[in-house]
Amino acid sequence: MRVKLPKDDDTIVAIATPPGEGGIGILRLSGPQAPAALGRLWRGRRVVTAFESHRLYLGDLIDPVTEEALDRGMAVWMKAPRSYTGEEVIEIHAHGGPLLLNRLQEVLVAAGLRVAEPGEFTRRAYLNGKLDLLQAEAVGAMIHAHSEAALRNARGQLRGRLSDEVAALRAQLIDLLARVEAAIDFPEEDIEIIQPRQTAAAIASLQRVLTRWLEKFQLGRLLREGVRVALVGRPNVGKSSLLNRLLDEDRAIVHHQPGTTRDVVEGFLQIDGVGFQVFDTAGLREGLEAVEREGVARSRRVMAEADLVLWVLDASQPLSAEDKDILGMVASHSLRDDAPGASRGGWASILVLGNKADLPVASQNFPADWEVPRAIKGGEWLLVSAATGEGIARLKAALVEAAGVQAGPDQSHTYLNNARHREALQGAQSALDRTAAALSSARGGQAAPPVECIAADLREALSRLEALIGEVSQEDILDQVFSEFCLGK
Ligand SMILES: Nc1nc2c(ncn2[C@@H]2O[C@H](COP(=O)(O)OP(=O)(O)OP(=O)(O)O)[C@@H](O)[C@H]2O)c(=O)[nH]1
Ligand SMILES: [Mg+2]
Repeated sequence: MRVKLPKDDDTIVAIATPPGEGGIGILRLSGPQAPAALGRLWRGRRVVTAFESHRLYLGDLIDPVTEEALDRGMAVWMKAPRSYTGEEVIEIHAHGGPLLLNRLQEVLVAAGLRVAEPGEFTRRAYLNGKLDLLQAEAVGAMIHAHSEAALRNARGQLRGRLSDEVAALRAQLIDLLARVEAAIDFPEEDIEIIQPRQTAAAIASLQRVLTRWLEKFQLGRLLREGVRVALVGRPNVGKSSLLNRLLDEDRAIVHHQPGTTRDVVEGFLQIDGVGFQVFDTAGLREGLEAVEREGVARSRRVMAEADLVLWVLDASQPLSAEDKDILGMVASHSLRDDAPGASRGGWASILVLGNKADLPVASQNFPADWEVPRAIKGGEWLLVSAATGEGIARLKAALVEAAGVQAGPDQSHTYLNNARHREALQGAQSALDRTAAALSSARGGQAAPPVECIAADLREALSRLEALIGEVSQEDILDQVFSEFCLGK
């Protein structure tokens, strides 16, 4: 089934450990020439051809041309097909200095190897059937995970949890398609082909699964990328101070003069294992001069792309005219359509913060005196103090809750989570929608839709699902998937 791309029979090499200095640096080799290439620079008690698979050996690494000893290290041969890529794989463990590792790589290239492209090892693993495309993506997601939740999601994906779910759905679709196609092939025979009513029921159940996946999709995305949180408000209310407090570091400049922050300052934090990308923005006001105006324009953009907006007010002061202007902006701003609160009308994704709660007047003013409209009043607001840390624990809990992401260890679900997944799911869904619509108009008394049309739509849905796991794949999709990898993976 899988479209095998022409298999590379060249042998690749890459430095698999990150650039920089470290105790150990690892070179990874994959392809038929890997053992011979190691043999050229290996001087050990055991020759490479006598290596047992998956065992480490100690030896000297030399430059075969000059006979110069480059390092003393360890090497292991993972024999095909029992290796990560399914090919002959060798790893050389040397000291982790960039000059040394580059030199070793040069020697191997001189021996006829090619430096690998980013992700090429995993691409080979996929092409050789060691991983499906969802699992291959999970390898990248494991490496790039910035939060416990992202890591857990990627781990589940790598273990094949999503692949299994997709496979189950695929099996149902194939079954349905087979029956519909039987009706095409043997129209005159009295075989038990599926009736329109049953077909419709089967399709409805497939649709429900896809809908559930799409609903959970944004959770997966939030887990993978982290929740985007924008701190907005008028100048001087303490947005930058709050960012610093949340990150527990002195990231943004804080000053009593309004208009301090001009550019967007961001930081990443984990709360209960969930990642949050927090953006501090320029205070919103009618800009006096060009730089500040540009800052305000950037604030608006950040707000538009946020999953959650933290609208910061100075609780020690009455609501000002500027706050009221911002209220309009916050109220009318449309959250990205996959934001956590978007389906609930957006409001759930806005938290109102009364900052400077440490000042004596704060509790009197906030929020009773304020004409905060019902929509936001009914939403969540919190009194906090960036100065003393009061209310910050509650704020963190509210962030996790508003994001709708529970990352507890009991959470055993793995979610589809990137743009490629969503496109495939939506494609499958609209093909099924078409089939369902055709069938229901048939039951509404109109002529039954030709079985050929139903079969074509089902086939389309099937191919979208198969693209998800990479059962059928196009070169450009593979390029896209594997280009996001780092070198040596
Ligand atoms: N008492 C008190 N002062 C605070 C608190 N948070 C911030 N401030 C003070 O308020 C002033 C403004 O703080 P910033 O964090 O720079 O405010 P901002 O909203 O980022 O301001 P712009 O960048 O100008 O929009 C500074 O003098 C802070 O020290 C707080 O919780 N309590
Ligand atoms: Mg600021």
